[in-house]
Parts: sequence; structure tokens; C-alpha cells
Amino acid sequence: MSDIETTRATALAELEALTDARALEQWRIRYLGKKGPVQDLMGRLKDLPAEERPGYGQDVNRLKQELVAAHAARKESLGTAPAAGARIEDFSLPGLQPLIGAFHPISRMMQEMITCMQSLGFEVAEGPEIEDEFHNFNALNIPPNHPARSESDNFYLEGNRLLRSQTSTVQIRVMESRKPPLRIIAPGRVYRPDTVDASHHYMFHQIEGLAVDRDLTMKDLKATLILFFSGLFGEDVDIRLRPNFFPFTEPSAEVDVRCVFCKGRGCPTCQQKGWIEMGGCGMVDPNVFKAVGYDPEVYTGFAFGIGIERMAMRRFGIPDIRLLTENDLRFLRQFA
Ligand code: 2U9
Repeated sequence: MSDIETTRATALAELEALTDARALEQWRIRYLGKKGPVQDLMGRLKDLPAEERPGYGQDVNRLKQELVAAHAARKESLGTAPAAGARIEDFSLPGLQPLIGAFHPISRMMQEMITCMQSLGFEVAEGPEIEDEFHNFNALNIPPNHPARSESDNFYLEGNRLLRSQTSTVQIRVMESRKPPLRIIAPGRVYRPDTVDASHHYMFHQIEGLAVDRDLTMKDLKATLILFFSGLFGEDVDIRLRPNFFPFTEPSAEVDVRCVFCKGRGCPTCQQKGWIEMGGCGMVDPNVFKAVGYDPEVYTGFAFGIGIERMAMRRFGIPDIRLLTENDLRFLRQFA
């Protein structure tokens, strides 16, 4: 056997027996490094008669290419993990961190809100994201020519369909198929063609609650909201309702929670107001009940809607809504 063949046989046999990345690197330095046998074989070229040099040079080059390729193949087959059954000899080496997935902050926030509402007896309901105008507008007491129906405020599709702009469409569908009493929450994605900036997106998530029964009043609405927010932020939560107008509720109000960071004294999170806007609420408008065939003389109901992105941004201190959809692992890993 020539020295070239001996080197090839020894190197490949040793390579085959390697079980971890560290030994593989030592092998590369030993055989392919400056002081290794391949370099040594190449150095002998100058001592050969001129007519033997081209053939010998080609053989050594072929050996080198073969060893480089074998090294790459072994590296791939070993991966970064230690081979099965391999002994870890050096306990000072850093461990191999397993890649473990985690829930997205929106999913986490949504799940917390769902758990709170479920503990109050509300069931989760789901529905389509592509809706018709009846479920997105008419049934919610939003008449033709109402500004909320404009082309520029909605993603219209062919055939009088659109991407839902609120999850109230789900509650309409549930009411169409069931009789009261009912207590439901509808979490999910909604779409509005807003220009994207730090606090707006054309797609975001809402959670809406609806309860329908005999004799429900604003007292039930307020008590439910207090229990909901105290489940999320702690027992001593304080809320206030500010009158507003929504077509689907009457009376309607915006819901504020006393700032959980400064307890109402004023801080950057609440923009020195002492209160944080959480969403809207109200008593279901009688026209909504008429649209689904419920008798508004017999039944009353309350409803509320909360934006999940806004809640998650406050909860986790996220300064820009765009971070939630960019799939940047450097951001998402913080929630693992
Ligand atoms: C039915 C009837 C009424 C749900 C409600 C709001 C007020 C509201 C916004 C909060 C933040 C949407 O995500 S947001 O921008 N929502 O202000 N939503 S009352 O009312 C309903 C729901 C279903 C059948």
C-alpha cells in the first residue's frame, strides 16, 4: 500500500468511528490541517523526479478532496446532537438547548380571557371570517348607507360578501340557531382597512361577550365586567363606564379600568389619565333581537367587545402592534 492509500484508509476508518462534533473537528485538524499527513504528502512532491510529479500531485489532491467530502458528509449525519450512546466526556461544555415552541402573545392573552369568561359560565362560539352583509351589518342594526358600511372601512369581496369587521356576526349566528338563555363569547380575527402604524393593523383580534335572558340589566353587565377584569388583573380592580353610541347596543358605554400600573395616580401607560380604555359595552338593542326572531318585550341582554392586541400590548409591554405579525423570533422568544 502506498502512503496515500494508507492515509486514506486510516483517516476514513477513524472518521467512521467518530460520535460527536468535537471529535470531528479534531479529526479535521489532524488530517487536513497544516501539519497533517495530507499536507506532508504534498510536501514530498518536490523530492520526486519531474516525470512522476503530475501523477503524484493529482493523487494527493484527489485524497484531499475525498477527505473534505467525507468530513462534510459525516458532519451532516452526526448533526449537532451527540450520537446515541455516546459518552459525554467534557461536562464543562455548554448543553444543547432543545428548541421548544411557545404560544404567541395574542394566543396567550386570548386564552387567559377565555378562561376568565368560561369560569363565569360563558361558552366559546366560533364563526366564519368571510361574512355576508346581513350578519355583519343589518342584523346588528347598522342600516344601508351607514358610514360603518363604507367601501373604505371594509374589505368587500365578490357577491355581497366581506371579511368580518367584528365578531358580533358569530353571536348573531348563535342567536339564529338557539333560544335564550345564552351566555357566549366570540374570540377571533377581524379585518378593517386601517393604515398600518404602531397602534393600527388591518387585521386584529377581538373577544366579544353576549348574554341574553329575562330581566338582565346594566347591573349584570357591570358585575360581569368587574369579575372579568378582576380575573385578569387582580381582586382590587376598579372600572368605569363612559356613555357612548353603538348601533347594536342601547344604552352603550366605553369601559375603562383604573390603571393597574399606577393605581390611578397617572403614568406613561395610562398617558397620565389614571384610567385605561379597554373596549365598549351596552344593552343589546331591541332591533338586534327582532332581526334574529327574539321577542324584545320578553328578553334583554348585554354585550361587550374588547380588542385583544391592545390588551396584550399593555399586559406584556409591547410598544408596536406590528411586532405581533412580523414573526421575528428575537421578539417571539421573549414569550417562550
Ligand atoms: C351582539 C350585539 C351587540 C359588542 C360590543 C363593543 C361595544 C365595542 C370594540 C371594542 C374594541 C371593538 O375591538 S374593538 O375595537 N367593541 O366597543 N362591542 S358592544 O356588542 C354586541 C355584540 C353582539 C349580537
